[in-house]
Amino acid sequence: MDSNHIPVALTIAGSDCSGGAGIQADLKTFLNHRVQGLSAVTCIVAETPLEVRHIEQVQESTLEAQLNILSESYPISAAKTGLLPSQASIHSVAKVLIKSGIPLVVDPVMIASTGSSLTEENTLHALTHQLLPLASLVTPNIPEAEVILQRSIQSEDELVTAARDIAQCYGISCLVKGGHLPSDDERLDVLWHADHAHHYRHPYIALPDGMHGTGCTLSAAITAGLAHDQSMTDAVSAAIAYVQQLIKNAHTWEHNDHSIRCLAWL
Ligand code: PXL
Repeated sequence: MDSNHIPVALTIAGSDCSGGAGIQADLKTFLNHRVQGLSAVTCIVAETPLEVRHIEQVQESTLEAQLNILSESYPISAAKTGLLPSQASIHSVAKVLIKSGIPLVVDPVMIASTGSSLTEENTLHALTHQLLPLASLVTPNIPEAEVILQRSIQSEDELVTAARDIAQCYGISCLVKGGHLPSDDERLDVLWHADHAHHYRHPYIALPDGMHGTGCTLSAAITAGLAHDQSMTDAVSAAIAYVQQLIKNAHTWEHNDHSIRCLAWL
């Protein structure tokens, strides 16, 4: 690493025109962590936190051209994937990353906070067979972990076994975000790393309508930590604290009779 010890990280994800999730969230998070951010765009999403209106996929050759020029040109210290909308996009990413050996964080994005599906139906097999084996860490929320494991998760014990089973199945680390488990005032995220469960308990802050991108931001912050050579456990705990802070200080605008928000990168 040189240039004043600023590491380089890559996000491979969709463009969110409202700037709260996807590539835009990742780049702002990298900037907040003093990381030079590179981006390869997989699709262009016309959306806000309240509505997903249109998705256009980037052609395979365009995605591969971005990945190739970046990996040939920069000393990339860590990479993350976000929205990979099709089997073809997953295949393109795996093809380039398999050669690179770059530490990879996979955020297995499937559904937007609005409930809209963001990926084609047949992407799960490609994600689990082609991408997860190349990852250092995968960061599913509960619905995503349930899809990967094909079973339901209804308690904190099941959260821990889910993180363990995904980690062991793919020979990687796994952070399952427990935000969807109902409990009064706390939430638990579980990292399975190096044969151990690490529990991250934090106060529950209700996510108001009109905000998205917490998952993208968390995985980008972990990627930034890894790019700075932090350990997995340090990168995860710092990233969780960072996202909590951004939710607490979120910005709100009133417009046309609704409220619209974004995390407080600024
Ligand atoms: O939050 C998941 C996500 C990831 N990537 C893009 C998105 C979204 C959610 O809306 O738009 C581009």
